[in-house]
Amino acid sequence: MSRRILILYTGGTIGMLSTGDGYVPMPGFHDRLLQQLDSRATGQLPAYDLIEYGHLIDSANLVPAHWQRIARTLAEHWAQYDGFVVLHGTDTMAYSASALSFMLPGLDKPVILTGSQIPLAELRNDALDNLITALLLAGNCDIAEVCVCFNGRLLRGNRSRKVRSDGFDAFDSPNFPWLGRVGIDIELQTHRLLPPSEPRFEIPDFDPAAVVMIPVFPGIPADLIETVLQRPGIRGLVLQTYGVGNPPDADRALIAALERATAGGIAILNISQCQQGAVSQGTYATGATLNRIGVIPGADITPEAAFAKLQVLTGLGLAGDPLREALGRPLRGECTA
Ligand code: ASN
Repeated sequence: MSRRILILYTGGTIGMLSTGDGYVPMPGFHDRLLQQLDSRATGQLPAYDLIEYGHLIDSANLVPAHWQRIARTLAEHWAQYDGFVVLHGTDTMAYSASALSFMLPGLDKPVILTGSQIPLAELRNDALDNLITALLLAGNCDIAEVCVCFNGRLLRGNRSRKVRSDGFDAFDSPNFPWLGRVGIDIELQTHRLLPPSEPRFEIPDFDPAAVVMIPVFPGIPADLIETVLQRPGIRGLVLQTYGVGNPPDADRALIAALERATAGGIAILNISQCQQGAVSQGTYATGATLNRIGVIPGADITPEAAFAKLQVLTGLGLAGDPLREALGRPLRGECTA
């Protein structure tokens, strides 16, 4: 096997140690990994190098600037490696996988995110299996997209979601079939994989204030939406509505606030609060209201991908019609056309 893989350790439970305050990410991941691999048939693993970031985070502390750092590391090392494994906390892994997929609009190698629910340092853990599986997939399979690999599931990164807080099967892609399953055999759904393309990085300077995400709820006050939409620097809103994309349209003040925002150039992407299915703005009169005021239907995109897509596109300077057009169609397989 001649492929060489770069592992990035960014933080997350996989490399945490227990302290009096709970689990905390700790340096020295590679030494702990080598200890664990000692008894394994490492000859079967692809060759790898490991970069450990100086500032390791619990991914609950992730901000969009971290996406820029990961993407820049990948860009710097793209030519020297055949695949990349990003070790990441599970809490925001789906956001980062989505953001990376939009920052790498063209790629010819695998970028596989994984992590664990129990740290590698614990006797009983899911860390080693997840890491070994991700390495084997990156080292042996012709994958040219950003994926999440967890508990034997290979998922499109921008379709993935953390669906369980306390199981090893923490990740799924509820609205899209898995790209593969690693059990006794590695079964890749090759027909679902995105085709390889000329590598291209589009890495923005992120403004964390540019995008917000709000779920509607019974009785949501119009002035809450209004206040958010008047925040300085806001360029996009992910609005999580009910069912097939229905907002509480009987609240005229709420709809008027949304309309003023779209008229003022803020992109509003309408997504469903349901795990499965898609937005269909117009099946109900409530949803049709959003068509009239310029809200963009988000099809079957996940909240994580919707947020990341808006962050990346606005960060790259897209606005107006080009932004609306890009939000309304799949860029990296994140939604169904
Ligand atoms: N809080 C941790 C993190 O996201 C959870 C984990 O990785 N399992 O960094």
